[in-house]
Amino acid sequence: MTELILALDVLTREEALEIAEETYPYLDAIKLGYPLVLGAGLSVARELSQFDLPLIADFKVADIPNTNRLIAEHVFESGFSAIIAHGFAGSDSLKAIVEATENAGGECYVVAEMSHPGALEFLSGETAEKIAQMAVDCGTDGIIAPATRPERVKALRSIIKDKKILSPGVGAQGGDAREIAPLIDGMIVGRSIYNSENPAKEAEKFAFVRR
Ligand code: O7E
Repeated sequence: MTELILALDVLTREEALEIAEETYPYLDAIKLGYPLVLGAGLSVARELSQFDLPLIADFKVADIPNTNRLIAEHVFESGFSAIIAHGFAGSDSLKAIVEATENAGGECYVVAEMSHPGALEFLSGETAEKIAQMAVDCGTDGIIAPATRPERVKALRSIIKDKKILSPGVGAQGGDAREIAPLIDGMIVGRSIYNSENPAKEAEKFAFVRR
């Protein structure tokens, strides 16, 4: 079974609550990040918690250990159950987040390789594999890997083994849901759901991944 995670990148509290209300029965988690939090404020996380779904904080945290810890503590105090970090800042920075995550009883994921074309310029290949290995060594819950490149997801799976792979890039970015679903643990979908005329119907179309 693959979880369906809605990337709720709308810009207002009203839109966010409306789309969450329509789609939550078809979801396993909601991911929100800068677009929504900068538009609606961090308090939107508490409001979204009414839907009883895990909330993933996608701030792709990438700072020195002390700042990472402060950010992670704040995230978990704000109602989130998981946090996403970048790995390129190094293992001490990541360990600070893992520690704050464990103290809060949450989950932590690391971006290993991104889904867009420009990702191939820096964060791919050997670098992505090193980041995946660091995610394992630092005790994170898993990695983010691109639904747009199933062959890379397979390569990264051989490193992270039974830890989780959450994968964005299906739909708007060209990734194929049926092809990627068997390779991952969570499919992150944004625009194809929240920009559609009927977000609930669109979310329901992904029901096959959750079986
Ligand atoms: O393309 P969409 O609209 O389906 O949205 C995809 C979401 O996944 C969006 O929030 C984007 O910021 C995020 N994302 C990627 O698209 N590619 C990546 O490589 C990484 C992420 C991401 O979410 O990283 C942390 C999970």
